[in-house]
Amino acid sequence: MTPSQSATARAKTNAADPAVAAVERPTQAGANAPGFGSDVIADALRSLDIPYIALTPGASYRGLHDSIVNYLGNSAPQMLLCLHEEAAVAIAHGYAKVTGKAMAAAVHSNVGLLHATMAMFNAWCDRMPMLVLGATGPVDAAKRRPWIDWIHTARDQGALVREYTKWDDQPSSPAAAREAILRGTWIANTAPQGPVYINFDAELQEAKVTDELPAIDVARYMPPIATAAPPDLVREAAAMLKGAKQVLILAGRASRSVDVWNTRIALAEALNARVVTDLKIGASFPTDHPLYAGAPRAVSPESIEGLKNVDVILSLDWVDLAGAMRYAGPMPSAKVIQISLDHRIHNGWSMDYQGLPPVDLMLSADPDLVVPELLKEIGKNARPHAVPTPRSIPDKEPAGFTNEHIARNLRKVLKDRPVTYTHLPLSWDDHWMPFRHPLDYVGSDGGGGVGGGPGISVGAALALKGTGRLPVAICGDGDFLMGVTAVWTAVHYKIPLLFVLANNRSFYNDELHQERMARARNRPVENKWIGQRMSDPEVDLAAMGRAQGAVGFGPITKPADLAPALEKAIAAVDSGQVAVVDVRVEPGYTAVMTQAMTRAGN
Ligand SMILES: Cc1ncc(C[n+]2csc(CCOP(=O)(O)OP(=O)(O)O)c2C)c(N)n1
Ligand SMILES: [Mg+2]
Repeated sequence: MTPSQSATARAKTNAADPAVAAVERPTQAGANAPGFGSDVIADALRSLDIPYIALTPGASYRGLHDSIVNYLGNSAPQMLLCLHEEAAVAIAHGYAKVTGKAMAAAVHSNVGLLHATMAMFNAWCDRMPMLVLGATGPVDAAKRRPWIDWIHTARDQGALVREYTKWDDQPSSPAAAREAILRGTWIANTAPQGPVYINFDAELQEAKVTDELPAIDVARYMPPIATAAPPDLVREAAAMLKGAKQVLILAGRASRSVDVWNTRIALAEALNARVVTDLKIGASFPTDHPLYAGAPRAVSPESIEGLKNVDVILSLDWVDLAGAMRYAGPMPSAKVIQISLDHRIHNGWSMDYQGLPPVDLMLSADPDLVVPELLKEIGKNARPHAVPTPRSIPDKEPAGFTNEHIARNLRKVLKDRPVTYTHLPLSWDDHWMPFRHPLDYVGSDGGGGVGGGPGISVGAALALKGTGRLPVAICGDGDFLMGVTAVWTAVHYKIPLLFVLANNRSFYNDELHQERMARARNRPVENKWIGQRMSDPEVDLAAMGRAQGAVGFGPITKPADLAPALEKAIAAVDSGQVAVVDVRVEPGYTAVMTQAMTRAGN
């Protein structure tokens, strides 16, 4: 297939949502053929079956911009205009959290990439794939416009992100550009997944193409990579698990597959294992299952009692196995089985690989592929175990006005409706909201970069369109304010979404750190709010939503007003709008959270 045929005739399986696709339709460009370097790049993008490219524009990629609009007709991929590069990348991040696949983002030469870096770091730590495209140059200094082309050309732009991307490139010809796009997408989507960066020389984009590239079958350049475990190691792991008195499963990074979710449950049931999950990553086990012991910082006292007898720990790519063992205390002699591919991308710059855990049996494999094999070896359990009683959701009305009120009222108004929590604040307690499906919660920002919540939520909501799930983002005020312009992109491209803002008018997490410092140094704790509180004036977050075309509710200052406001906001989302509910919770975290944050070593 020639590039021109591929731009017009290739059947797409991953089509954009129709409501999104109707936005920003270009005038037909008439007769069209690949005449420029950036047309070849656009063709290669189309061959990937990526529906969207989130971007903030810039002259360094004006060639590619033109090709997407006028050569591809702004579809497959369709542009999603973002008001900040951090939002563009965060949207790709949220999209990957739901689909497990790379979306594209484009950012302007060095300054745009500089804006994008934190969001790329978040995606890297979260092991989420994405294809980030950038630009530079002209690399040939003789072709540069005075001043602007010089300040926006860097010798090695990829160095800005090399330490938290899986791969980067700066191809020098259309053929090399096509190859880079295929290689980059292949690498990004291969486990362990992560972002890649490809930087296109402005001159290459704008140059006329003289020779057509030979047609290729792109699938042959992105072969699937086997990430299953060797059967003998699976058998060895199964024998260890079968011989254990009490197994603890640390259910870590996992795909959103319902089938594997069900297999994970069956494995835990077959072993009568206790299971722990982690709010840093997407839901991996039903949190109201009798075998569920809690998220690490909220493991209940009964569960801790149950964990004392653990003699085998099965880590399914747990984010921080060494850290978990450090806090575990009661089970130091347990044998550890680790199933993970993460070591394949550890590098010397970022310590996001965490401590080195003691491991007795390592399966270098994708846990989603190993769990069904383990279950086959172990067999479903024929005789019923004595199982613990399931955790109950606290039903006592909490004091004051807190994040727990947000959880209670959402439960009240949403009942059993399918909801995806696209973001939760750091201070969330996993007792408050049961997750029963892998799409009930897609996990956090990955890299602890505040400001990711809004963009990630918009990307996740985009990917959830048509699934019947209601996307709900619960963001702190600090997080929302740093990433607030993602709201505009959601409104503009008709991506319905509910934002509920846990607005304590503070970067409160850091108040706790100041409290800790003050106590340690015997200084006045009452000063902890200084340099932290966003008061005088308080920011009107509902108005910030309204200013961008969302429907704003609040400020809600009393628990009794919350449910009615949420009901109206949900009705607005159901009618296709973006809703922002500003909930003025009190500054302060729950006792469990405060304890976890201020415990020795934190
Ligand atoms: C980009 C970035 N800047 C600063 C921090 C440090 N930090 C961690 S949590 C936090 C407060 C976040 O505020 P908010 O979202 O309102 O949540 P709250 O702590 O008030 O519950 C800050 C500033 C960070 N993690 N990331
Ligand atoms: Mg706050």
